[in-house]
Amino acid sequence: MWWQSAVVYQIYPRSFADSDGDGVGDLGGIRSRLDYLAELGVDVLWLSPIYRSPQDDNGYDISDYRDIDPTFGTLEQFDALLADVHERGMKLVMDLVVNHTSDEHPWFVESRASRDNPRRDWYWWRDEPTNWRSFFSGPTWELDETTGQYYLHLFSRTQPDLNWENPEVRQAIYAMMRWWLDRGVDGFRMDVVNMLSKDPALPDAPGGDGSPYYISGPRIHEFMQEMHREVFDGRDGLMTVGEMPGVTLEDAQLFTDPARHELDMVFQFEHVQLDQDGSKWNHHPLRLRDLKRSFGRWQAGLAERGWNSLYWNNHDQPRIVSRFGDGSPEAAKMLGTVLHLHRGTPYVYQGEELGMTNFPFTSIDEFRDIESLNHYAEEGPSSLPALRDRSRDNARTPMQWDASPNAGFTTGTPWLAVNPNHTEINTEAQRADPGSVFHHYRRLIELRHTEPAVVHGSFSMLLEEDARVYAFTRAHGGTELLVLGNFSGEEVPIDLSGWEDAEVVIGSPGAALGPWEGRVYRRYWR
Ligand code: TEU
Repeated sequence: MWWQSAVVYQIYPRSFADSDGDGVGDLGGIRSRLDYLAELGVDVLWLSPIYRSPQDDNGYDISDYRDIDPTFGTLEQFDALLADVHERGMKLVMDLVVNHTSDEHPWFVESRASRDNPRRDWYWWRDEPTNWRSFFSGPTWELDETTGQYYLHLFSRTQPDLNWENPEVRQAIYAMMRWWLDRGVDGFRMDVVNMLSKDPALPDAPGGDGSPYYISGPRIHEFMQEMHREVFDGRDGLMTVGEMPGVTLEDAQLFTDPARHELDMVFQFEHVQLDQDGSKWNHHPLRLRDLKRSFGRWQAGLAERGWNSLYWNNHDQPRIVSRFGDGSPEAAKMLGTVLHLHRGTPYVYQGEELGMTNFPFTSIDEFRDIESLNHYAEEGPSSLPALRDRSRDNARTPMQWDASPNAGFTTGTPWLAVNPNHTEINTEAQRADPGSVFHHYRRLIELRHTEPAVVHGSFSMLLEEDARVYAFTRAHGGTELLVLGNFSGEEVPIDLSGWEDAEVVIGSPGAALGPWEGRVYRRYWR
């Protein structure tokens, strides 16, 4: 499948590039930076939501699925962008957010109008709420005064959940997806798509964690197969990836098994929760063995059936170089090397290819993310240190194009402050520096495009108990790669027996790995 040798680049439109000086990124800004993305060598662009939205959750609250939010541009500008993307041989996938809509979507406006409205059953209404807690703090049920009933919202109260038990809802969504595919988009990243099927009994849950009743619910595979039949059958060259908090390896094998006609790949969350104690706000330093066990399990589990997505960063996670590394360019390169040489499709989140870091937040006034602000409202000032390290806003600071005052992101006032380290970390400086993180990512992407072992090679973990070095091999058709990554700030001697004559394809030769150093060797079996 084409997407097995592809590299996907995620764009967070609010923070990528602003073309009209209003301080918020837009489609014109993305279009003006396509040559940069082409130089990086990525194959697919995933745009986080650009649909009409009140922007309560930065677009993951959609009020019109068939229109572009004026903040970002127009449908005409979208068509022009799509044409330019295709002209450069790249593809574009949209973000599909259909577990919930905005409470300003006409469907919900009608649904809440009266208990006998034809769209009442398009959402979940109950006389009594359950004790489930929302992902954004507080209860998952909101009382609607007009009709005296509660509606379900797993995320914010302005994001009511759609009732996928209702076939009218499903058909309306499928029609909307076909409309975008007919417009030329190349697939979808599907938001919390493993939450579409809920247990209709909606029972109370121990400790308020309702996830056992909506994570990979009773009809989820039926819905995924129906969607495939109704939307994707008979169409070629598309890619689908399902974001799936809480998905198990066993379920991922079912979702991504080509014979089942559901999805091409899923985003699982195991590795981005290894340094968490219960909630994302309580965290500890990563234990490398835990990471190797997790990645090793998913590599083995999807080796024969299904396919892995590979990611360190996205718009919901703090910057990995600050989280699993020491924030340095070396650590950024090593983390890229280790991830991109695994078996699966890599995703690069905007700025990751520069080694962009977390932001030095000092006050709650600097945050914009609804999840963070709700958490602060619930927990108070004592939560600020955790917010500084874990807030999603760390990923959402504007893209750093150059060293000028607003990093070349906007001529206006950025909606979220630019990281002060943009004077050091920016595309202009790195494109001119062959040793930069940018050119390192360009080489990793090139290697995936030119070395079949990177795409198809079998995976074998090494040094499973080593607390500092991540090591594995890939083998395919007489070619073998050895991949090494030093997850510590110390020099680590390595045993290279059998690889003495091997070629170093990424990094530089040496009997030891320097602090945070990554390296890839290649040898051929004749
Ligand atoms: O995220 C779902 C999800 O799992 C996140 O809420 C995650 O738990 C949290 O961000 C970790 O801090 C998707 C989108 O990626 C996210 O941006 C949206 O806010 C959310 O769904 C609701 O649409």
